[in-house]
Amino acid sequence: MAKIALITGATSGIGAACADTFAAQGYDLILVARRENLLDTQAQQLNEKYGVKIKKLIADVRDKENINYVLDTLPGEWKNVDVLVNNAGLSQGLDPIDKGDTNDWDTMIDTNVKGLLYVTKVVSGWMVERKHGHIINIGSIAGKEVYPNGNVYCATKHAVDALSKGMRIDLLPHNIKVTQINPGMVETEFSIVRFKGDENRAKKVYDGLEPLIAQDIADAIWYVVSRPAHVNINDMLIMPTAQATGTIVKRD
Ligand code: NDP
Ligand code: 8X3
Repeated sequence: MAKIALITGATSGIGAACADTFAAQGYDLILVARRENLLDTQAQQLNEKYGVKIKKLIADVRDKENINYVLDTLPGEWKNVDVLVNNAGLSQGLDPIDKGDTNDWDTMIDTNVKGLLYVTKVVSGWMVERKHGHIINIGSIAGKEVYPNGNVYCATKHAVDALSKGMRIDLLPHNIKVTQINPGMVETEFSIVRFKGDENRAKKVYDGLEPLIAQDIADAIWYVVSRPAHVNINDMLIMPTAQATGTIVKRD
């Protein structure tokens, strides 16, 4: 059987680019996301383009019982996951702490932190049994610094940063690599989701500069995954040339 990559948040942006990149390298894929129609189309296209096998898991990573169920009920050979890309995540809102929406906070914490943990617990268990695997956590520049009004989103990505370090320590005896990839501004659906469908406001985030595209991040992930067995890249911060920090950017 081919190698297997499990990618969460595969229907859009960085996750979709990863799915294409791993399929192009001959990996079979387990793709996790909530939007069934997008996942169906994507799986069909990747299968036609690359001839790889694909398992679609229509699931919300926040739903612990369901995530456990859909992963547990995968056929045995699909549990030989070589690479887990913990990518599903989002930001909701951009407000000072006293004005933030507590439902948005719950959504971010539940998705970016707890959802990542639920998936990792199950999949790292399979990897520990095989003494083999590579976990890629998608962090952010927001996990390395804090910017105005980023409060809770930044906190979730700082939590991912701590979890990546913790996983690397705990999984060391089991020969499992842990890498964190931290992007700066990548033009995906991210800002549309952050601003709850306000496409004009989302577009303005990237006005006058060239942001990263999702494929830039997928390329970096593939670089990391394709290093020799004795090499692990712990942490990578990838910014557009026009972005120096979370907030300092050069616009035309
Ligand atoms: P997109 O909004 O384009 O993609 C997010 C993906 O996550 C979608 O496929 C979405 O699928 C999935 N997703 C969201 N919530 C859930 C959930 N509860 N359960 C399952 N899947 C979920 O954004 P990006 O590709 O930009 O974001 C990917 C990751 O990269 C996130 O972790 C984000 O924080 C991080 N990041 C993004 C940056 C950027 O500038 N774009 C910069 C730094 C980090 P569906 O809706 O179908 O469930
Ligand atoms: C997403 C990028 O700049 O909004 O993590 O934090 S940013």
